[in-house]
Amino acid sequence: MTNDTSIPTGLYAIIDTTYVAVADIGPVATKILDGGCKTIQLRAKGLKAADKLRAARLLKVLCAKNGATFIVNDRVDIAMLSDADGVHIGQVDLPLDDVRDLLKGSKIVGLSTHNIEEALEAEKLGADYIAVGPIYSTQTKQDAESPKGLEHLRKIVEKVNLPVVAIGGITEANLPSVLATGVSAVAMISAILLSDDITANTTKIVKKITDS
Ligand code: TZP
Ligand code: MG
Repeated sequence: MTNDTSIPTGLYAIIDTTYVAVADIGPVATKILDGGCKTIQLRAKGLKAADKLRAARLLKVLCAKNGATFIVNDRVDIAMLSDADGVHIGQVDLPLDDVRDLLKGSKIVGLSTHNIEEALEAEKLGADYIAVGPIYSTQTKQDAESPKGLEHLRKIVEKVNLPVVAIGGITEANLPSVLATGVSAVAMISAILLSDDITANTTKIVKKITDS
């Protein structure tokens, strides 16, 4: 297991290259960090591996400068090469044990889960946190399962002894209901990346979470 202090809490911003051009990854990350967000994940599905790695290395530096945690989605090799603080894997990625073996040291390993069985299994396997979603419908992930809703989320938070990151369709408007379930962190993609003023919006959301 990893040092608890680095496990994502609060706002977990995901820089998704569906919304952000490669050249804008650094500037967008800076805006998010300036808004006080302490966790950034790189989700770069369509990018060439070399571009992913370059972006990951840049994000690692920017996050480290701001005392923020940097997580790479899916790719343990990119996480290793960029010295990321952790990796976020899905149910179809390499097994958690093997990911841990590869990463060595105190790196965070998060796992996406969609139901109570997967969530309990993640606990057994020793994940550092689980993502649960999509909570609401989302335009961002085309192959997302149907929305799970707040009751589902609440049950998982109750039954699973791991920090839970809620994801999928979360906005400033539904944030209070999501936080009321007891989640440790809230992941947002479009609600952050598509805002007119990313720093101001991030600041507002971070404050809302802190005050809750
Ligand atoms: N996994 C489940 S829903 C989702 C992912 C990556 C997309 C969330 O994006 P948004 O824009 O915050 O709804
Ligand atoms: Mg994945």
